Amino acid sequence: MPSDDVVRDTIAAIATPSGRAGIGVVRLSGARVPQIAALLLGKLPEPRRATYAVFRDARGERIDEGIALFFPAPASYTGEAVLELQGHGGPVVMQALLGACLDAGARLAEPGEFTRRAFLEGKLDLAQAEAVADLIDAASREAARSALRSLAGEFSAAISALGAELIELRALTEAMLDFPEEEVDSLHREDAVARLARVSAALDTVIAKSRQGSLLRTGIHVVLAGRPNVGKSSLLNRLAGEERAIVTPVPGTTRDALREPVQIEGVPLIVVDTAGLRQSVDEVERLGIERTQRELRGADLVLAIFEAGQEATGLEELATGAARIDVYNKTDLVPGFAAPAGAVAVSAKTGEGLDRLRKAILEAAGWYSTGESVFLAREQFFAEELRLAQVALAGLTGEFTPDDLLGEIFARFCIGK
Ligand SMILES: Nc1nc2c(ncn2[C@@H]2O[C@H](COP(=O)(O)OP(=O)(O)OP(=O)(O)O)[C@@H](O)[C@H]2O)c(=O)[nH]1
Ligand SMILES: [Mg+2]
Repeated sequence: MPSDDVVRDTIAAIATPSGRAGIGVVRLSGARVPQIAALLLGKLPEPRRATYAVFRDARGERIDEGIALFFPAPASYTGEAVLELQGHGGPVVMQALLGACLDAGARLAEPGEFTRRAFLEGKLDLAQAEAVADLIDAASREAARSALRSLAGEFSAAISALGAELIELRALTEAMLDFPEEEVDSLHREDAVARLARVSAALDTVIAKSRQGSLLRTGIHVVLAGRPNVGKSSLLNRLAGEERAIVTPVPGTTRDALREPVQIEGVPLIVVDTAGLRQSVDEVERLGIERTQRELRGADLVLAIFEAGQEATGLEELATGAARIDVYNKTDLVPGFAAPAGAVAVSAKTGEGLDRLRKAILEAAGWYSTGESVFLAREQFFAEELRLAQVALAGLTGEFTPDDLLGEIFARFCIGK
């Protein structure tokens, strides 16, 4: 959307977290920034130079002193004139400074509004704007790295490359349709087929990478389930690298579900230890087992834990739709134990087999480390693809014309996020 169509309010917000800190930042964006700066600072700081200033309210009373940074349009985060006021990071000072900005004619920014303006001004595309939020929310280094790659435009570039391929393919195909008598020879047809296969493969890659990105953002729910005393809590402690859950030789030790954040190769997991599954007359234990069932229903992956050398029964019918790995624990007690195909043998006591288990968890969760970039794209993109597919189908019946399509897309951007 062209920016000169709209005269936007000038917005202001405290950009740093609430609470006490060495420094707090109030950020402003919009056309009135120069006037507001004149009121608050008595001057407009030189562009892009850290400028010491006294911050004053409308009556000229000192609020704080600190550093002011002025970024004239369009070379700023939002593309508009931006002013950043770095003061002392206390809640009273920050509120007073924000209040002075509002008194001087700014309005309180809505959540994400600075980034939305950056998007509207063409500073970021939609994928990049979302990457900003993902970077801030990143729960692991790997997630942050992926968000940063999307922010740098890698995801957008991959999508544009696909778009360019499709345009060429369309041109080729329409040439064949329009000039059949030119005898666009079979060479061209084969070329078109090869191109389509290439586009399709590239699209699969983008989708696979985006799926991994989605795992990075939400974390994978891994539930440990098994009969009492098989070593579920011991395994949780091993995976967490800390003594989080109580471990005793008494069957029925764990009564409640215990969730621990764990990272494997930078991938965030929520590992859930549960009460051992058995028929119990004990009221507390029964309630615990009910919780286990609930956790199983919400799992992405279930580790069904058995004891090496013991009969592997009791977990045939876990109430879960999640992927499952059978794990045989306490291999240290059964020298030479070999797990059945597809299962993993471990010893929570010695740590034996834990690396294999970690790898199996990542694989079962759909994560494979390619060493390539992962895209932190949102499910929304898949929703958008589905919507476009629907529009394409509707186009066949004349419900949608290309003009409607443009209108649709345009409207979507105006509503914005
Ligand atoms: N030798 C050996 N003992 C283990 C191993 N893992 C766990 N244990 C022991 O088995 C007993 C039960 O371990 P827990 O981790 O409490 O088992 P749990 O499955 O959480 O048991 P509940 O909470 O009662 O369902 C404890 O005495 C542990 O020390 C292992 O790999 N080898
Ligand atoms: Mg336990």
